[in-house]
Amino acid sequence: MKTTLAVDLGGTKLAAALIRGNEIIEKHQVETQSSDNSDVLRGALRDLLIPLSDRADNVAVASTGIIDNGVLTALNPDNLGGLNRFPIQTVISDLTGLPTQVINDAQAAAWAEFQAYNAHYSNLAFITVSTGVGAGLVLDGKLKTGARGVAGHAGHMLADPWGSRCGCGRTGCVEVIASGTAMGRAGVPFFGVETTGRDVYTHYLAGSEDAAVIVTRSASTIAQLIADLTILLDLDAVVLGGSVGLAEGYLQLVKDALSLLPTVYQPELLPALSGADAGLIGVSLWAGTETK
Ligand code: BMX
Ligand code: ZN
Repeated sequence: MKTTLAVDLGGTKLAAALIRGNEIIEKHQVETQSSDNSDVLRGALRDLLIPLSDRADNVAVASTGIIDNGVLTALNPDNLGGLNRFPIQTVISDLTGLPTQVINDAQAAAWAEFQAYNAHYSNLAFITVSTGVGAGLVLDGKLKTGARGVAGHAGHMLADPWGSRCGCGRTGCVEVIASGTAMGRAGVPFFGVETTGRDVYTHYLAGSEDAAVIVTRSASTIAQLIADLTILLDLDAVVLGGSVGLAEGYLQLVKDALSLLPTVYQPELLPALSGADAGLIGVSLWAGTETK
């Protein structure tokens, strides 16, 4: 059986794993260094991938951003420290000497979750709430990547026309209200300038009412996004993942907000079974299918 070197490049972490089937044999992870200098990312990829590439037959990459023909273009460059364009496929195939395929991280995770739920839900959306808000769609049992790699970027659908400006250039996107980054920003007046989304969540779990307002606003915004996607696409299920999406109690908050809506807006709402490895596993499975 083929061994795939799977890579997950997110706004917060860069992970690499050797995967056979859907079993992770070995995994390494570092923090994504926020920089608009592409040499920084190139260096981090080299350090992480070179020690593993000898044992792999191919590379499969799940990356934040729009992936069009192997080139990463950030929809929201703020999530990558200002880095906007990066030829990720060529960089990695040159580094490793291996055939390399790349798709968006949330698209990859959607494919992982579709498989993890035994292909039971033919029409499924995966939503990750983490540095940004990403999403991937599986419709009629097929992963939708889009003609230009954009399909599924639901974090940039409208949540509030009078909201703040998003890093993508639009005003009032879901991501600018609901992401971990947005939660951290909203927490600054209460918890200090260095506040992160994780800090806000910790305060929420400790009983802070200010933090509860921020976390509930994020969860309600995600619930409305789920309702929009469901009414648009007639979804069977929505799977929630990401560091915020999988945080203690968050899924329940989204469920509570969704339960206030008419039933036609309420798909089955499920946790990501592959957890933080959804991107790695999903892209490895997807690469296997694509090259069969
Ligand atoms: C952003 C966008 C998406 C990504 C999502 C989640 C960029 C760089 N990324 O909406 O492509 O899927 O964030 O990304 O424009 P994560 O880093 O939070 O996993
Ligand atoms: Zn946006």
